[in-house]
Amino acid sequence: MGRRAYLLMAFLALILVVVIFVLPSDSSEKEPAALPPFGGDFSLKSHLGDTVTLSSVQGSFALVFFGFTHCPEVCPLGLKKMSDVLDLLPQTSSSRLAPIFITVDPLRDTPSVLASYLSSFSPKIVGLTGTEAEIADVVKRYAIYAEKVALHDSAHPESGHAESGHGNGDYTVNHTTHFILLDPRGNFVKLYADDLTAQDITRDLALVMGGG
Ligand SMILES: [Cu+2]
Repeated sequence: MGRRAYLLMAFLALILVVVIFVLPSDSSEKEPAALPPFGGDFSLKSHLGDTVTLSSVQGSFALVFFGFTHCPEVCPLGLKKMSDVLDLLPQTSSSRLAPIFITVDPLRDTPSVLASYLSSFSPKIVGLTGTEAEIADVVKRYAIYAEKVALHDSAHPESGHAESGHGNGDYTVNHTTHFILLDPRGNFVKLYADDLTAQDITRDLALVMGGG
């Protein structure tokens, strides 16, 4: 090996040492990147027409589910599950849990549409809607995925000859399916994924909410 090659190797080895040992200890001194704040208060219209803020349900844990009334499957199942949880929870816990359904489709989900939809589920569930801007803000702060997708005629061939639903402006909304649990101060506690049963969630809520 020539002298130049040897020097090159030594130089590369030195760089390797710097990269492995010096840089990590250097970067570990840096502040961790600040995450955007999760959640927070909101002011929306309930299905009964009154204004509801998260702080107005303060003193309660909140179980929050985002969806929309035209949802074919996910939302009916989610709201049925939420209703089951409210039935299964001991009274001491259920009285301290505010079940909230926030629409991701404020154009169609007016308070009265929400009211009639929610009449099929637990009467404890509070439906919330707002302006498009208000909902977009809450959706963003709660890290919810909600995307409007146009429905075309080809998507439902069975309605091809029917007088209804020609797909004019008809749309669905793809959205996240989990429940979000907030503590009495509005802080994020955890997510419940949609593969958990009402029994799973009830058991966990009873533990998290404790006896107090
Ligand atoms: Cu849905």
